[in-house]
Amino acid sequence: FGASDIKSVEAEIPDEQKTAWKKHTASGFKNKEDFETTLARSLYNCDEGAAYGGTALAFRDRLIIDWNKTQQSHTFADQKHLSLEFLMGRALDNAMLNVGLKDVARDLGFRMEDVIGIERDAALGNGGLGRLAACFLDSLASLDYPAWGYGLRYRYGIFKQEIINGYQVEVPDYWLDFNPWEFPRHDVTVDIQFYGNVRKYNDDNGRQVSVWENGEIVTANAYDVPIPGYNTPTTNNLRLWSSKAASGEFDFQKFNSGEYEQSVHDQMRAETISAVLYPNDNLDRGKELRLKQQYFWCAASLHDIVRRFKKSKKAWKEFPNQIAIQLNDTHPTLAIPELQRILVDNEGLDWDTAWNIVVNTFGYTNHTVMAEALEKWSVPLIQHLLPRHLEIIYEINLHFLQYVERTFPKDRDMLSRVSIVEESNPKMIRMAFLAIVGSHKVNGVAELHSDLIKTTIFKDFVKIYGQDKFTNVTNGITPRRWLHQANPKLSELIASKLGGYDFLKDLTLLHKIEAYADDKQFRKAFQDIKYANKTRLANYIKETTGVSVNPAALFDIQVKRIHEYKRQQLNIFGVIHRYLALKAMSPEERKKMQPRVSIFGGKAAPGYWMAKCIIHLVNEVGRVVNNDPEIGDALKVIFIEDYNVSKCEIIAPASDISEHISTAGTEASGTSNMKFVLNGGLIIGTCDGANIEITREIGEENIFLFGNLAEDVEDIRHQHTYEGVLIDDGLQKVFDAIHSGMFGHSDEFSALTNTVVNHDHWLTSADFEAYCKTHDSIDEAFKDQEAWLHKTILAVARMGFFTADRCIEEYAEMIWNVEPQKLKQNGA
Ligand code: 4GP
Repeated sequence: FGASDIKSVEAEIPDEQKTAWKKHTASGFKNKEDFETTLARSLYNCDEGAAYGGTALAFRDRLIIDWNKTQQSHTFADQKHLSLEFLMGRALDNAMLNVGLKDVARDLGFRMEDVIGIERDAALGNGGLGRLAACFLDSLASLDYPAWGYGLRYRYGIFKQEIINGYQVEVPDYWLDFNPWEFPRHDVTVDIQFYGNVRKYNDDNGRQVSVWENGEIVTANAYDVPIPGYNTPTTNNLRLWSSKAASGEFDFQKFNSGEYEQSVHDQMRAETISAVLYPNDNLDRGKELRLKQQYFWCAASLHDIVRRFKKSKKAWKEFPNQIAIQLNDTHPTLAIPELQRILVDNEGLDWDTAWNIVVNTFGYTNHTVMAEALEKWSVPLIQHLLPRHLEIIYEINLHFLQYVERTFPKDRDMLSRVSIVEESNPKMIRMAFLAIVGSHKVNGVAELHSDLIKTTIFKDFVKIYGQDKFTNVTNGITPRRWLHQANPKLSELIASKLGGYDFLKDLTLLHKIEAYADDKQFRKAFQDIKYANKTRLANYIKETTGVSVNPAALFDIQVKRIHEYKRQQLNIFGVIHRYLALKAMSPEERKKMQPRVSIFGGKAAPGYWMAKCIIHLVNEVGRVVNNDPEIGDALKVIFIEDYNVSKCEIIAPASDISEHISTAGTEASGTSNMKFVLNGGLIIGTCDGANIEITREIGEENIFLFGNLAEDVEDIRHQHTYEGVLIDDGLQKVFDAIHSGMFGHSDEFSALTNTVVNHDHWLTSADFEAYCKTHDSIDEAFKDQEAWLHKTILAVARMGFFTADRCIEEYAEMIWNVEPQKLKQNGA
């Protein structure tokens, strides 16, 4: 193009676009040139990718100012959240809503959804635990708490799931291609040591000193991500660590002498540490690299926290008053011996003074009671990787066991039961026990779960420390993302009745819409919004799977990680049961049935064979049912590929019913249950996790509960062991259909059916009849649309308790002892 060509293109810029640039000079880019230099492309050559890039950079720049002000004002008072997972999803939409300027890109002539849709999810987590950490960051900033998140900057987040011939295939998620939301802090680096040995000597005062030396050093580089609060200038920080070889790029000497491969070896070895997120949810695999990740991130974070504290020149005893560190599960437990090491070995404090500081600093959140998820690390592995930490852990255990012995002199068994060191071969360190001993508070994430940890896995610790050390903080979700962002029309409808959006910061205000549960116009508007959201999902399903689903059908959704305890197998067996029933009906009878769309989504851990079988079965059932001309719209079965946070934003507003059907006593809380109800969908669920409190809040007439209770599960399992499993008649028909090859080669699913027949550990058979009957009553209830709307509106109105803001306030008061710090408008 010559200059004259550009001029002629310029003449063609639509007027609205010109006006948009003018209107937003103060909010986004200063001018067109600003846009062009930032993106190195002409405005007239601006596709959706460039529009995303431009908009993201503009908002990012706006955040930086508030971010800097926040960080200046919050230098010393700090609440720290250590989490190996932050499942953030997309940032742009959230940033725009929080800053209150969502119209900018729309005015530039793009469909907002398309621009937003370009962004890759920051998928640095597996499921509930990581998403909870992300919701908490949003609430901390929105409520003006001075808080930082510390995590790992994985080069590859959770894998992308592709479904090929009905099977899950894992594809790497390289999400860092273009990530405008992170800021490398080249000046913030920490050298982290591994391996080596411990040397002891006596100092001039005769005190034994331990020096950890001769190790291998890896450097941690900080990358910061701004976390904007909603409707406040407070912009907190998420610091993610990336690993690099300490020696720099690579060894030039080796390179020059021809050892090309060796020269980059160290670099690659170091970078491996933060390369990939372990794709396990509710499962611990005990891999050495995972332990390296854990120490790398804990050590870098603590070094950072201690460095900032030391700048305050306060006495060490002030440390727990200034800083509260919350451990998101046991993954960061090494932070406990690490802080003790820093205080004793580096800062010269005596053991007891240091330990007192450590215990008062940490709080530990437990997210699961399942044995396979409770972390243990082998003593030889820790000895090899972190020799000084192993000594410290042994000493912590010694002091602890001496205390237990003094308190319970007659209970010898107690010592082996509660010891941090399990006397197995090899010996193992029980990380949950170390986390309890090293924290001043331990909490579960829903009432039932918090009770269960006190009466089962941590029972002895309640005897030792008393009830007060153990508490509950029922999980919550951020209404900014999960209502306002995911369901803008519903948010707008609510705002129109409540006179504004204050409910986004005080969700209990939702109770005022109860008054409209019988209001015809409100009901109609509410119903239309649900229908529009279902249509949006139906379109997405059509685009991605090719299957047409009718938005007027009942949308029945189960999206979450695939896990036997979450019982997607119960769901798909129920779907087959329905299919067989429909097949047995006359066309007239079939017409009278409530049409359904059964929607599944979720990833299986790559090594979790049974979970992969479940995915395969869902897809095979879908293939058969969706192509069965007799069935038509009466039933469709959909598997949504690569379920993630941004897909959940489309899915959650579109449910009529969602499934939260874990075996009672296994799902610690669940948080998608909250998302679905808040978006005007009802629940079919077991008496498990937060379902119980949801029932308490919204009323038992507005939820479909079924199944055996947690207190009976163990007895039923015992019965299975001694008397065999009684297979429900309906379930037997389902198994017969599977074995007949109706859904492809039956061998493919024999593991799935055999496990029910042989043990039924997850009570699939025991709960099957109740499950199917409950679905029948859902069909009935759905026919009366007015009554259904009444229920859903009441349920939404009563969800105020489940905001993550309430969680943060409970943590702040009961565990961290911190207050919000509002920024003054001038940033002072
Ligand atoms: C999850 C729990 O399974 C889920 O019930 C809970 O809502 C979530 O934590 C947040 O507390 N646990 C995990 C895990 O993801 O890996 O243990």
